[in-house]
Amino acid sequence: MELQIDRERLSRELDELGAISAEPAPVVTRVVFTEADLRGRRFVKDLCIEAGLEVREDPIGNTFARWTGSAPDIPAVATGSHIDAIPNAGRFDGTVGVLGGLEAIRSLRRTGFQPRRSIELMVFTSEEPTRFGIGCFGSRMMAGALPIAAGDKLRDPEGKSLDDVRRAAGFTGDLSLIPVSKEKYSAFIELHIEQGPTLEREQVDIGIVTAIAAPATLRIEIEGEGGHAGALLMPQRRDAFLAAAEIALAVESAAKATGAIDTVGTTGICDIFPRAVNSIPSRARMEIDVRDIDGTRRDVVLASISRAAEEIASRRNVTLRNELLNADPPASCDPGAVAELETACQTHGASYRFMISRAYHDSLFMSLIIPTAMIFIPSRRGVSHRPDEYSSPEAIATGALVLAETLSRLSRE
Ligand code: HGY
Ligand code: MN
Ligand code: MN
Repeated sequence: MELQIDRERLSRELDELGAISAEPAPVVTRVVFTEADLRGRRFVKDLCIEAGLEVREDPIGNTFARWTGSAPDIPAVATGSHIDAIPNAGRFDGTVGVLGGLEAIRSLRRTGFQPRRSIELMVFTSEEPTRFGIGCFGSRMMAGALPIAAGDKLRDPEGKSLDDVRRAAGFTGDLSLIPVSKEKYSAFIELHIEQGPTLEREQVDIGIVTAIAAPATLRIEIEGEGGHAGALLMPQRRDAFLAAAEIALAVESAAKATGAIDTVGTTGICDIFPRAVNSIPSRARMEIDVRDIDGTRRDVVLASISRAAEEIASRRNVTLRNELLNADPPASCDPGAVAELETACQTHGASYRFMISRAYHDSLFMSLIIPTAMIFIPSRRGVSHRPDEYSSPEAIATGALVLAETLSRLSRE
């Protein structure tokens, strides 16, 4: 029987998962270990069980749905992505790789295919950095790239530790059980929306990712002095927000100063206190995202931002606490896995191009322990991390078909 993706069912499931959100549709907000995230996990696990897969979870909530192969003890082939979503997001980021991965597996089972290597769908905990300030902590822990002390160290905005929050969500095991040995899997393939404009602009069906940019996050906390917006005159002020504003502009100029189009810098969070129109901000808290496909160039930008922040703080007579939350190396995808994706595209007549990923993904950490590659599908107008994020059912089905073909090739060897 020919390999076929059930496009209608996959679209329906993506819409159903998209409606599991802390905000009304079309807005998707599904922050790790919130009620919406737990409902979304339940939805996906039920579909995996219905598909005949064996489902298990690790102590941080990474979820594994396994199709046992005829040689169950040899390294398995894996696919997967995430279902958590930042506030005010769309319904395709991550979910295309989870539900598209599940449909790829179902499409193989419908043909009567029997894999030699087991095939496993992975749903990683917290790919997004929203709640604990660091992204991909589920896949980081699997790759041994995040010490288990993070369970106590990582705190959410309410000061709750990751350990407290995960246990309240029902994940109580010892974090030391999470790291995965390099022998356990032979390949990892992630299907994901491009989150950029290239594929749509070039009218290409599939992006075969060869490298993933290196993300870093700085947290800067500024302490000035508050006061009455009317009575305290300008020369006496130590306005924490204005220092933050200058630092945000320094982020932009440091990123542009490399002259490389691949360097990006964003101040995505800037909270001020006490947030009263007639009160001078005494505190500011910023989170800054800096990326580049060249890790060394990115680190030059981080150093430049830190120097500028110190100069601004001393000139404005405010104090500064500067914390580097993460500075990850860029990833190269495995040439063998990339070649399999190219063959799969050719087999199914999907047009393709090689490209880098400017967004990070769980593949960034899976590539530390497993030969890894990614499949991109077009994003309408390159939009993502917004409710109007969109990929067509045809594009999603083509991505899932290329994934299914690749999984069948990788699991029969
Ligand atoms: O920020 C990213 O690149 C990913 O979407 N978390
Ligand atoms: Mn995202
Ligand atoms: Mn994503």
